[in-house]
Amino acid sequence: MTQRVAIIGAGPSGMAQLRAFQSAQEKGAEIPDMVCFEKQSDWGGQWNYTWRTGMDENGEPVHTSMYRYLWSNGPKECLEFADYTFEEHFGRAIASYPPREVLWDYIKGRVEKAGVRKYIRFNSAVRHIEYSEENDNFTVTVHDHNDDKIYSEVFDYVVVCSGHFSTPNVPEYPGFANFGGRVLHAHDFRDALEFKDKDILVVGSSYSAEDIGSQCYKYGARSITSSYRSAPMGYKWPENWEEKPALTHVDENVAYFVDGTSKHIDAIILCTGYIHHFPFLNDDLRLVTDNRLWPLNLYKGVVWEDNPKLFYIGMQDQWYSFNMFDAQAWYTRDVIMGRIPLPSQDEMRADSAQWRIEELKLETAKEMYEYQGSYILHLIEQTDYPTFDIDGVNQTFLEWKHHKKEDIMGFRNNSYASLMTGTMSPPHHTPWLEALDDSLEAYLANGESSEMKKKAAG
Ligand code: FAD
Ligand code: NA7
Repeated sequence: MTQRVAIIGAGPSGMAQLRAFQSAQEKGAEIPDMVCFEKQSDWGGQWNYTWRTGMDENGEPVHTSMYRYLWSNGPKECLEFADYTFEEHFGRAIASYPPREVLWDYIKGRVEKAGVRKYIRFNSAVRHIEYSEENDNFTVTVHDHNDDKIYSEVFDYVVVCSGHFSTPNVPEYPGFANFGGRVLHAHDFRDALEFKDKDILVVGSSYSAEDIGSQCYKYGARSITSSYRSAPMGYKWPENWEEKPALTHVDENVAYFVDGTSKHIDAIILCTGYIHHFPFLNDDLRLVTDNRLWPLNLYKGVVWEDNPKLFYIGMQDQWYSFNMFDAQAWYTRDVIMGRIPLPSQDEMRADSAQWRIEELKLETAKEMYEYQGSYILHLIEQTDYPTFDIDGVNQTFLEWKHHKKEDIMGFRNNSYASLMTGTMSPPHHTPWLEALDDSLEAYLANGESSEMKKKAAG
């Protein structure tokens, strides 16, 4: 009987899983039946922007944490698919740091070409997954919001692709209840213009703090104060951006820090990260981890060791992203299709323990992305995913880090060569700080940006 595979989520990881199976089919293999359940009305996961916050139109928690004017935070050359290049999609080389809509277009392009949308049930939120030892299969219970019906179906395999940057980690500090302005988490941040002429405090010192603070600077916040718990970000910030150590408390409009200093603030944005959250899984199937490069209990980073018919894609912290999801999806496909045999549970655990030991030795950013790169190479060597120049990607990460160190508000003006085609990306037509229009149309426009045209028109 044909095997059935349930894929939970149609973000970049779920899309990679669909494409992995379809590419095997294209080469003549018989593939299992696939159903991909997606709670949103469209694919793309985080990249499918919505103005909504809180609950969506179906009463489900809004998934995306992305915001207007979000541009890629790393070079696109580091995330390029090995089987579908930017040049193939756009018909020419484009600049290295595309805004969200451009990347969304790119990831959609590959799966539209592959014709896999037909496998997805949209507006379908997975409520529960139960494994039966007796029948050796999973019962997946789904809320179909199209008909407002709850139903269950049985599958032989489950691949969890539901992401882990969606459920916010929200600390509370003394005084929040009486603070006079808005307190929000990065997950609910949508538009930097809301904070024009305001004094804002961002709590946290990682990607969200850096980028949301930069957005607010770009769109006219009066001042930015960022507060770190462990270590400062340490970039050369503009004059109106100050880094402070840990926040202790706030009153109606002043924030107080552990070094005894304080500052007037109008709004607080908690850039304090996300939690891995799988409300549809019982403890026996549920991954519990913090945001790190080697979560435990996943053989080769994907196979649930306690029940190797369950898989997780994209659960690691991400230096690499889209092409890592591909490596994982191709590997998962080949385990499901019996092309890659799995060792005993003890051997799987020992293998994971070794990766964890190596992870714990990592100290520098360079060591971290090299570790993730070697993991990707290890996976793709076992499948027919096209191999690519991982050393070249690592080198591009290194250049990116240098560019950020040199100029945190200008690093996105740099260009890099594609590791897939060798083509050097052209510079973007407008420096990032001046590029206020983040639309696909403005980004792909040759020469003059819409802002330049507006300026020229007076
Ligand atoms: P997601 O994109 O989160 O997709 C998961 C999907 O699962 C969603 O469509 C969701 O609706 C669905 N889902 C969840 N629960 C259920 C359920 N119960 N039932 C049915 N469907 C469900 N990466 C980069 O490479 N470059 C960047 O510049 C970049 N910027 C980022 C900026 C922000 C603010 C954030 C939050 C992330 C950023 N990322 C970036 C990382 C981003 O998470 C990945 O690029 C990618 O989206 C992860 O793909 P995914 O499919 O694993 O998860
Ligand atoms: P990250 O990278 O997980 O970082 C979370 C940050 O939040 C980090 O600086 C933490 O400090 C800080 N944090 C967490 N809890 C607290 C509390 N209680 N108080 C103060 N600071 C805290 O999440 P991001 O949202 O920045 O990035 C996630 C993804 O989104 C990323 O992949 C990007 O592509 C976009 P710590 O260093 O642990 O002391």
